[in-house]
Amino acid sequence: MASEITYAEVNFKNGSKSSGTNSASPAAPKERTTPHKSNPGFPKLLYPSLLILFLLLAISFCIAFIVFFQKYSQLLEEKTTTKEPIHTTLECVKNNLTMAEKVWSCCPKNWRSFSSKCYFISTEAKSWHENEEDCSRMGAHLLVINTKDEQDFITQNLNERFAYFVGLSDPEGQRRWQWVDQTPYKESATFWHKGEPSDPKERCVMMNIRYSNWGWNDIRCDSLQMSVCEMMKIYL
Ligand code: MMA
Repeated sequence: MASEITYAEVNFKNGSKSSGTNSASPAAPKERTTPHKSNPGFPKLLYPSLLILFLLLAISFCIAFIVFFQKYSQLLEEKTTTKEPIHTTLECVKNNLTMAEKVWSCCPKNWRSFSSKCYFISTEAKSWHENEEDCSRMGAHLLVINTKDEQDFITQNLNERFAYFVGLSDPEGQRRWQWVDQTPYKESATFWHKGEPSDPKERCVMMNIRYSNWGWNDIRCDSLQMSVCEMMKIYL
């Protein structure tokens, strides 16, 4: 008998705190069975849902991080490539009072100035394309000769022992001459040596001296020559 009473009390303790009598015992276990059966089922759905939610959050975080990182490195690259000044030292002269605001015209240090342009005479012998790339890295392009005055000014500054590439070429070998800055090629403003251009395989143009005169000669683009770079003056 003593063991039966103990068993009944155990059941009642789970169901109700106040009652310790036998009369309450049949009702209490019935009420309790419902929550006991539903409890194990609830976490079964809860944990996978939480796990899925967590995984979704983790994936979204990773995607956001990757997008942010890509944008940041893109910005950083733009800053280093475009915003860093190419020329750190400029030499400027005060203009006449023709321009209202822009009063100083400047060329990079060690460049020559003529009219509205700056010129750099390279002293390394390279192919035409390498020379053009070098000019481009300095914010310039190979020399474009527009007038006799310009040709004369440049040649006064060149060494007679060398030849210098200019920004004129015939990319297709069809004798269709093109200036690197898209200036139209005008026969009236050309300074070819006598008998030049001479060979369709020679698709690039250099300046050299023949019989004491500077003039143009077509030459193979992969021959190694000095060159002249040109850029617009910088106005401050
Ligand atoms: C000669 C002449 C030019 C040609 C070069 C190539 C020295 O000049 O034929 O037209 O471009 O040779 O080296």
